[in-house]
Amino acid sequence: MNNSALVIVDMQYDFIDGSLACRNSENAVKETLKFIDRQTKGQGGEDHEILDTFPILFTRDHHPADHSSFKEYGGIWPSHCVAGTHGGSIHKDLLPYVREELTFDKGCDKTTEQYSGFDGLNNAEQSLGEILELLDTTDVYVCGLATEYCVRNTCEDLMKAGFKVHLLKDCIGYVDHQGHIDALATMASEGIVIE
Ligand code: VGL
Ligand code: ZN
Repeated sequence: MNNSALVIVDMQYDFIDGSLACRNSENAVKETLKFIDRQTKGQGGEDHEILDTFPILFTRDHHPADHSSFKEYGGIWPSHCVAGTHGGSIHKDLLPYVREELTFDKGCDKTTEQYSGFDGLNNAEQSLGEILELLDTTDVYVCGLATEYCVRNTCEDLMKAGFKVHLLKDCIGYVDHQGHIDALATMASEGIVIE
């Protein structure tokens, strides 16, 4: 039997309209909500019931203010997604679907960059991969920001862990258009289903 889950990667304000605003990010949020709606309708359930049959997991980039990926600290990115700030918050339209135990933070340690959400931890220190196993997940749908970085790394780790990965191409945003196209081609060649 197939058990599906949705992983929403880093749909946080700094990647939407903040310091690292991604292209197609607003649209990706809208398309993600439509995708969630389609799952709900398919099952004839109420909004809140969707989580019983189609778990929605969130990853968050969750940096300390002096994270080593920030330019002022020797990294390549402007300061972004600092824990506890508006820029680090998940888009408000997605909040009805956020569950603390299904929210996984990464990049929390100031010395390590962590693009993949796979090893992100919830407030009980359980990893995303671990929870997907516990849920008996076979198929993981992935959307979010940004294609070339956190989305790609998360998809690849999920695949390596044995999940069937479906990347929702209308529900992702990116830093660079060509980078996005190239990352999609690479992921497709690795066996990630782009749909
Ligand atoms: C990301 C750059 C820096 C991402 C995170 O979520 O794709 N990109 N930190
Ligand atoms: Zn980051």
